[in-house]
Order: sequence, then structure tokens, then C-alpha cells
Amino acid sequence: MEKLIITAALTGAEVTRAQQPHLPITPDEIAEEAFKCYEAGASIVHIHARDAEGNPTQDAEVYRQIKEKIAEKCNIIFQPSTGGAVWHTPEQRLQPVDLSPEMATLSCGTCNFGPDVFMNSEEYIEKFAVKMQEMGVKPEIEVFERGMIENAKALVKKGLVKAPLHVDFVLGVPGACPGTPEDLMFMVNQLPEGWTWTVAGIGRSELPLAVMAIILGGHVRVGFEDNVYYSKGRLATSNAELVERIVRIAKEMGREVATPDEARKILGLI
Ligand code: KMH
Ligand code: ZN
Repeated sequence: MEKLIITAALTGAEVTRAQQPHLPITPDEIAEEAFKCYEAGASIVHIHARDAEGNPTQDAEVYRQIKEKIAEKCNIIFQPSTGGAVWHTPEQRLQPVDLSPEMATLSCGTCNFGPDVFMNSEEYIEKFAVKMQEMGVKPEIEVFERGMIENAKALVKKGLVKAPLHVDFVLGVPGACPGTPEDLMFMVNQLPEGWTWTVAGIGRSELPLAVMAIILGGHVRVGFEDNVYYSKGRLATSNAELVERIVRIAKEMGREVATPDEARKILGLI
């Protein structure tokens, strides 16, 4: 089996300090947390920037600061969000791609997102894909619902992205696909040969789906964006604590953990 790529999704756009007192918000805090996750065994950091008031921002300048501060500390793969928050415009969301990061997320369809709607029309999915191709950015395809896999396949057919793709199944978002083992299995079975995948289980589904991914040869995403708890009723003390647990479980199961450069090879970044 390939080595395990662990992504740490540090901040997200929705989580607040009231929900998770250890949430990293400033560029310095995010870079420090990224470094701790790198030391723990993560090879990718998925980043959402926040402004000085702690609100989600897609401002390229803030992402640039975070990217540079992380690069000063370690060689972890920097993966900014183009999902942003549900209220960001597509143009705002696309800004971090101007920094030519190695990867960025590309959500491949529209779904409910709690009380809101996470809007990704065909027109904008294609615009995002074209821009990423221009900037030499590998998309991580965010899949919240089954049809989004077909939208990603359509992008390949149109030559807007290059196969094999790397997919992140985001399962358990209220209003979208639940995070049960059956849901993950069904999704994985729809992927074309050679595509790679990771799973971000939301809330209590984070750990069981991560364990499934370790067993099935997929990869794992954990972090405060998806889940602020270590166990029922006990908040995690850091994103790194969640990464450390995945490393321990993977080792116990005989699955080695990829370094950032090993992850780059698996994902075709080098
Ligand atoms: N915050 C969500 C609305 C991504 O990062 O690409 C979208 C999201 C996906 O988090
Ligand atoms: Zn995100």
C-alpha cells in the first residue's frame, strides 16, 4: 500500500474561538500550528485565512503571509482553500490561486451546507479549473455529494484538469452526504482507476472514516475545520493532537506515513 498522506485542515471558515479556544487565526498562529502538524506527521496543510477580526477572508495577501511563514519553518505542502466561506464570491474565492501554490481545493458541485448553500455552478467550476491549470496548481477535488465525482470526470474529458485526480470526500456536512462507512465505500467505488483519495469526516465521523481510509489505501484529513473534539465531550488541544492519533493508528496497522516529499511523489507534484 502507498504511504499515508495526512492533511491537517487547521482553521476552516466556520469554526470560532468560542467553539475551539485553540483555533489558529493569525498568520503566525496558523504557521506555528502547521509546523506542529508537520512534526506530528502531516504532509499537507489545508488553509483558510482569517482577517484581523477573525473573519474568513480570501485575500491573497493574507494567504501569501501564511504561505511564506509556513515555508520558513518546513516543507509541508501548502494547500489553500478556494471554497472560502459560503458568502464569498467566486472571484474572492479564487484569489489564493494567484500565489501558484502546489495544490488548491476545487469543489465540484453545489450542496446544502447547514442552513446555507455552498454554490459551485458548472461555469465557475470550469473557471477555477482553467485558472489552476494556467497557474500550475494541482486541484484537490472536494466531493460533498455523489454527483460531484461525475463533474470531476467531465472536467477531465474537457481537458480542464489532468487525470489522475486527487479527491477529498467531505462526508457528514449537515445537508449533504452523511459520513457513514457505507457512504464512503460507495463513493470510493465510483473513482476511476489510478485516482487517489482522502477523506474528511465531519464531527464524530472523522475518526471512523479515517480508520477506514487507512485500511482501504486512501488518505486522511483531520483538523479543526472538520472536527474540534478529540473524543465525546473533550475538545482537542491542538490540530497536531488529532494528527498524532492518526499516525499512531496507522503505525499500529502497519501503514507507513508519507513525508511531504513522499506525498509530492504520490500526488504527482514532482
Ligand atoms: N467552507 C466551506 C463552505 C474548501 O475549502 O475548498 C467550503 C470549504 C471547501 O471549506
Ligand atoms: Zn476548507
